[in-house]
Amino acid sequence: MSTPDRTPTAASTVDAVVVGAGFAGLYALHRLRSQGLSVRVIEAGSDVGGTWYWNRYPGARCDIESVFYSYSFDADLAREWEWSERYAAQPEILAYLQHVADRFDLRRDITLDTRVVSAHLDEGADRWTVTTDAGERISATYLVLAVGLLSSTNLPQIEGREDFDGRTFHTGAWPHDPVDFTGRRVGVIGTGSSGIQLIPLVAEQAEHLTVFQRTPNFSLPAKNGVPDPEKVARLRTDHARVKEEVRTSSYGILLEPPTQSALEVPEEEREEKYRRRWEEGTLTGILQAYNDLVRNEESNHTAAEFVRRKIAEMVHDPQVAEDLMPRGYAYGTKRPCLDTGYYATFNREDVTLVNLRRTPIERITRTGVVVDGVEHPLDDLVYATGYDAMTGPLLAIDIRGRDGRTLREAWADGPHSYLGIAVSGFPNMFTLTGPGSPSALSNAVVSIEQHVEWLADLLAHARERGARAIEADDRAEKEWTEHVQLAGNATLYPRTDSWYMGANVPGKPRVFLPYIGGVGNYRAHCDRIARAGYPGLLIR
Ligand code: NA7
Repeated sequence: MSTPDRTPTAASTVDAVVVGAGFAGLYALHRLRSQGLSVRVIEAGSDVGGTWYWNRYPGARCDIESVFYSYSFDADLAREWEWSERYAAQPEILAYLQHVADRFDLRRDITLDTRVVSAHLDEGADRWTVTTDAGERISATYLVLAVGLLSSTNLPQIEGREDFDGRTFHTGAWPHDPVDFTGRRVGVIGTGSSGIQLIPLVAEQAEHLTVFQRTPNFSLPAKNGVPDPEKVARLRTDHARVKEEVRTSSYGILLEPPTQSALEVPEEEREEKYRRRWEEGTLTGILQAYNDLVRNEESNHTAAEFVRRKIAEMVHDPQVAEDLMPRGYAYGTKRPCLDTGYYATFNREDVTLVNLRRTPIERITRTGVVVDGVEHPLDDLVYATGYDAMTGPLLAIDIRGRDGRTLREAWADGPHSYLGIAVSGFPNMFTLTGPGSPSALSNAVVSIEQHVEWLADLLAHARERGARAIEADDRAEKEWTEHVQLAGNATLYPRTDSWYMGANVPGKPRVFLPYIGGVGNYRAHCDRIARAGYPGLLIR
């Protein structure tokens, strides 16, 4: 790997700088370049892939079916690529993104191993000066932030964290060389999607595994295997129609929208439906069994109870089962998980569950983790403690817009944006799958394609008119930001401490970050705005 040249240079000039070369950045490059724009992509990793470059922990895989967790913009690409599993593992998803980068000749415009440290608006010229940690300055008309939703790792402030003498890992920044846990006493802090995927595999290798669990999660068995041949065949023969169905759905996946309340049907019928959905092994299968599970506490309780009964069936020790049962928050309001053998892992003699709901971690020592006065001796400690989601990666860059105002200042009380993509005071800056768009509540690839295509059309529209700047109108931004909160407040989500609410990062404003209006409705709204000539945006 070559070391980037850190010597400061004169600013080079392009139409657009795209920050990040994951699913969003790669497609943005392809799309904007095909419209004749000069584009530079700056990527901190040593290869393309974004989330799928960094998250190399054992068990890392997508939990949306791979045939849909793929680009749909090119029917040939969709036909050519064959997923080996229903839910592909990280190496295969990374290989797919590498293939896309090569197939569309994207690499020549991507600078790897380089982090964007600042982006300052040159107000007079309506251009951005982007500075990298290699000392390069790039002058760009458009700043396209494709930094990902979950890319700023969250390390908890636990006393003594730095004292630990053993190996430490974060799931979101996993080493490239395989990590061998054979014969080692391993601790895992965190039981979100990452912890739940990793724990069964580490348990198989380690001499002993101790899981430190603060909030139990609802997890469903993934029932992974080969991709569903029917879906694959439909995608091949009827690509355009399947693509349309996915793009107009609620979550960006194929699923019949529910029409009934959970309380409208007899208990036996409801139970049978939950049972079928459990067997199907999809992320939103149970959540989408009835139309009021995310809105009505009583309805939600029926689904939550079903999953708790399943946990009781799978875990032999009643106390451990009880400790693994999520209580006190509604099913689905923390992102649900899909797992392979998670609950059964706690039946192993060599796995201990430490329930931090009873007593939190006291401190970390040189040799282990202390809870309730007892030290759990460890050789390795894995942080599966998540991310400063959605706003974290954007605020990690020193972004300064009009009057030198930083994005951090503008978003001090939470993110404000128009449609989750444009921000008042930050002309020509765009946040792909930004806060205020369906993003985290959808199949991210579908939302990424929608944002990239909408943005590409907007830029073409502005350029045809000779406009130099595109900026969210202050009032339109306020209305959209309020609408996002109102939509969230009509659900059970805001009552739960989750990363959707920014509640996992101390001091982060508590607002509902994604937009819950649904992928299809949001797309229709964005399309109406485009057809009407982009009201809500100042194009000058
Ligand atoms: P998550 O879902 O944010 O999970 C992080 C876990 O770490 C969660 O169980 C947290 O408990 C736990 N955590 C965080 N800080 C602490 C401290 N201080 N003590 C104990 N436990 C702690 O992150 P993931 O990486 O698993 O998943 C992120 C997303 O990636 C996922 O939703 C998918 O979209 C893919 P808490 O719940 O906060 O009590």
